[in-house]
Amino acid sequence: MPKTATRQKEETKINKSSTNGANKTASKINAKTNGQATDKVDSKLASAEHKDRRQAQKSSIKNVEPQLLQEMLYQMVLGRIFEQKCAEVYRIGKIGGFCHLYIGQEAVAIGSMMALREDDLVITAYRDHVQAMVKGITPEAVMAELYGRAGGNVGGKGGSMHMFSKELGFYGGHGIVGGQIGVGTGMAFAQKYKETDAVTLCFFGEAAVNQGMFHESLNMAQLWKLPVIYICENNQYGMGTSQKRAMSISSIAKKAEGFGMANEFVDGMDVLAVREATTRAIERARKDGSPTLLEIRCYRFMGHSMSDPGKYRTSDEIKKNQERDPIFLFKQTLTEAKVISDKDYAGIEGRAKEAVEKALKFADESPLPDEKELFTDVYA
Ligand SMILES: Cc1ncc(C[n+]2csc(CCOP(=O)(O)OP(=O)(O)O)c2C)c(N)n1
Ligand SMILES: [Mg+2]
Repeated sequence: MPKTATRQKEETKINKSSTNGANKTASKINAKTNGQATDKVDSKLASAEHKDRRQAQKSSIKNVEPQLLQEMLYQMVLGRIFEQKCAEVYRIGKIGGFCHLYIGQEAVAIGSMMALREDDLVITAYRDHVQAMVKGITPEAVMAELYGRAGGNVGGKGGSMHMFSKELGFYGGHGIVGGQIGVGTGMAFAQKYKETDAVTLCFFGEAAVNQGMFHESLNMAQLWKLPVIYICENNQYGMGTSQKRAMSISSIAKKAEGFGMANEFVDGMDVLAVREATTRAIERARKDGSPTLLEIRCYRFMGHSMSDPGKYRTSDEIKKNQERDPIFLFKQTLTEAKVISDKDYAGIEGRAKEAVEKALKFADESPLPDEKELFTDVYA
């Protein structure tokens, strides 16, 4: 089993040998963390990295419209408050069944998806509430779906794991680990076949990388030049199993090199680093269909699902990762750069809270699906 120190060394190597060329964000970061994101749970390294990230973010924000920066922050805060509410109402029985929260990982969805065009497509696994909302499904429709109500995104019949909207280009919401990697690859194939220049973002967790579907899909995507960006959200755990106990090598990005595919290791606590890496991947995909694998290192602050007793990691480990909270980091950067004031932030938070309250009211008032719905959308 590799030690954390070994893992860090390997990742340093990977960033250098990535086939995508220079990593602009990483090169701006000073030497304290060796210019690289670290995956060590070490408070000194984590706070040094946090400091470096703030410097990098300060330079990066100069290239982004202030309005967009504020919208990115709003979407992250909305996702966080929405999901904190989900946990609360789950505990009082308003939501039943599976419910996987995204708290801590917001920068991954927001950073990558806000680099997309409206006609681009997205597919993900079961941790899908935030991605669904960023793609345009309303908080009301997502919450009502969680409540199993008729006003839900798919009529209350899918629940937490199955948000879907063909019109908005959001293709789920999938419960079979890794299953969506094949579907996402097919979506990119369809775009190429139809000669559009739309790209597909295909999200999955690091545990899905051990599935055959990942390897078969990447091989095909590179061979056929499919405009797909594979986003591995490496939150370091597959249910209660740490990546270190389940994978023979620590670098996921490096696996792309076996297929000759462009790849990058990105700090998922930094929304702008995620946006920049995704933008580079999108440019490649639109230009000649070249796919990319992004390994975006993040951390989920909550359990795997609402029924996770969480005995496989220490509270100290969670706390250390929370010190690098992506929302806190981004808010701090925008405040220091005077893109937002404290009053602006209060406004952003207020708007998000209002949207979540509206969603809860809508879900509460929405009726249960009609009994005849038991026989609609049944394919077997
Ligand atoms: C094919 C398959 N095997 C096992 C499971 C059970 N399962 C559900 S979630 C999960 C862990 C997946 O972890 P990861 O891909 O890292 O995503 P994360 O939950 O961390 O977002 C497992 C093993 C499943 N749903 N599908
Ligand atoms: Mg995981």
